[in-house]
Parts: sequence; C-alpha cells; structure tokens
Amino acid sequence: ATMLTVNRQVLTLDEFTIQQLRNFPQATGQLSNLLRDIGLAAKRINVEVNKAGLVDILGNNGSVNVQGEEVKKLDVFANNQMMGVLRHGISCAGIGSEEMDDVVVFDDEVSNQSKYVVLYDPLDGSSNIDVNVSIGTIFSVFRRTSEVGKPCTQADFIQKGIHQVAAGYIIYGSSTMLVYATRRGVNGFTLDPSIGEFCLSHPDMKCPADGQIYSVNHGNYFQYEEGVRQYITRCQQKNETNGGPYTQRYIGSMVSDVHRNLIKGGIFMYPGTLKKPEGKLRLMYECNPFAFILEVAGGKATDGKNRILELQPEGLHQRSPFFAGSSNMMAELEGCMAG
Ligand code: AHM
Ligand code: MG
Repeated sequence: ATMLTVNRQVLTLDEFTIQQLRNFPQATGQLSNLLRDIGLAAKRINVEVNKAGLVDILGNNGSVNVQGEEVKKLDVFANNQMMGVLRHGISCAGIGSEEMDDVVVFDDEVSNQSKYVVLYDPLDGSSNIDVNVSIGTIFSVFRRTSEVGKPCTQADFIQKGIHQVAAGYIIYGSSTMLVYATRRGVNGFTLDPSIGEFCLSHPDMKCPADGQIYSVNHGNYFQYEEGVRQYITRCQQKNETNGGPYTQRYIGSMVSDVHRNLIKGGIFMYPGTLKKPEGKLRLMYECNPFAFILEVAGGKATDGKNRILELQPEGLHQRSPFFAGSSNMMAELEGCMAG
C-alpha cells in the first residue's frame, strides 16, 4: 500500500504571504493579515457550503432549525462571516458588500488605524446552491484615501479599479481554492482538508494569450448588440486566424467560469442586453476584482469599449457589461465591437 506523507515543500497561505513580506522590510504586514482573515472566513463558509444539502440552510431567513435556532440563508451566513473576520482583524477599516445597501464603517480604535477597505460579494452564483453547482466569494481591496487614525469614509470605497491593492476569489468547487492577485502576481491555493490550510498549488498563474473556450449566456443572444453577435459567430466558425470553432462553456457561476478560462485560456462575456444595457454584473464586487486578477495574469477586461479598471465608479452597486479573458481573444472581440 502507498503511504500518504505530508508534503512539506508546499507553502500554506500564511507562510506564503509572510515570505512575500520578507522582500519588503518596510511593509507592515497588514495585507498578510487581511488575507489570513479572508482565508479564515473562507474555511468557515466552505464548511457550511458543504453541508448545504444536509441541513436546512437553503430556506428563507426566519425559518427555525431542529435546535430551535434561527436558520440563516447561506449568503447571509457568508456575509456575516466576511464582515466578522474583517471587523475583528487589524487590517480593515470598513467593508462594502453586495448584500448590503451601504458600506459599514467599523470605527473602533484598531480599525481606524487600518490601511485598507474591502468590497466583497460573499456568495456569488447563489442561485446555484440548491443544485450543488460551484459557487464563490469575490473580494477587492483598496488602500483608503482618508486619513489613517480616523473612521474610513464612503470615498475610500468609490475608487477606480486600477487602485486595487489586491483582489481575489474563493471557489467552492470539487476542491476549494483561494486565488488572489497583487500587482506582483496571481497565486492559487487549494484547501487541504486534512490540515485545514490553503496550500500553494498554482504559483504565478498566467492566463494564456490564446484560448479555445467562450463563455456567454446564449439565451440572451438576440438581446446582444451586433458586434457581440458577430464575435459569437466567429467563435462558432473556423476562420483563418482563430483556430475555431471554440468550445462553449457556461456554468452561470462567474467565479467558476472565469477561473476555468484563466487557467485554460478563454473569454467570458456578460454583455448588456436590450432590457438591461448595463448587463447584470456589479462593477465593484465582480467586474473590478476579476479585471485586476486577469490583467495581472496577462489577460484583458473591458466593458466593450473601456478598460474596466479605469471606469470611474459613481455608486457602490452600479452594473457594467463585462468582457474578460485571453488577450488575443479580447483583441478579436474588440475588432468586432468597434464596428
Ligand atoms: P448573483 O450575484 O446574483 O449570484 O449573480 C451573479 C451571477 C454570476 O456568477 C454569473 O456569471 C451570472 O450571475 C449569471 O447570470 P445569467 O444567469 O443571467 O447568465
Ligand atoms: Mg454576485
């Protein structure tokens, strides 16, 4: 019989972020702490996601379980976990969540000394929970622009994506992974359930320049503008340059769809439709973090015309059309959309 041994060469998330710090003696370690906090929330959310079919947490708020405790919906649970760890940590002055109308300013002695604010979508793709399909958590980290020592402000959150310090996601899939990007690179960690730690499994991730996968909701095809339809047709046909026809893959869970395309090469699209010209995805919680991750990995992300990271946000919950993925596929799309 083979004996399983612990691979001591593999760095945990904590070891990795601390190792990164060593190259920057002037760093305070707040970002490492922040990532550890998010990793902890991810582990707790993971446990509940895995139980989702077993215990009645799919139900609505207000339902009561056998112990007579109030049962929380999974997305409410995830939201509270993220907010809880960030509030108790030392690195975050406040949060904005897709689940909440307004930002939460922590305003306590330690939080007011923190450098960062975090925006997150606690459980993206939540319509997939009750059918056992992968879902995820997405986060975006900004350095605050307000004075450290005071409570953070609304303006700290309404920054262009280009100012993100870090962004990442957790995917609750066939295994659980945490992927995060800083300007210096994108790294992926897989949760090793035997030790309960995220372990570096995908160092220095790069999005291939070419891909063979396109991801879009075809049900909306006749709602898309001409350029998008033209590009989809090109994906479906072999032509002189593109090596098509491509494979179409669409889970309907952005974290999974973009994660796959990041690794394998591909393009993900959520265009505007006739009914919803701004599309569905939220700039601050979904588009910005994925645009940052993909660009650091060598890919591209636009709203069809402009680079996502340069869009000036006007509100916390605004939506944007979103196109992202392999750079050469994005170039071909741009050609179609330009006319
Ligand atoms: P949610 O934030 O309500 O979960 O919606 C976001 C999700 C994304 O994960 C996914 O890409 C998209 O909605 C799918 O939408 P559609 O079913 O319209 O294609
Ligand atoms: Mg979402």
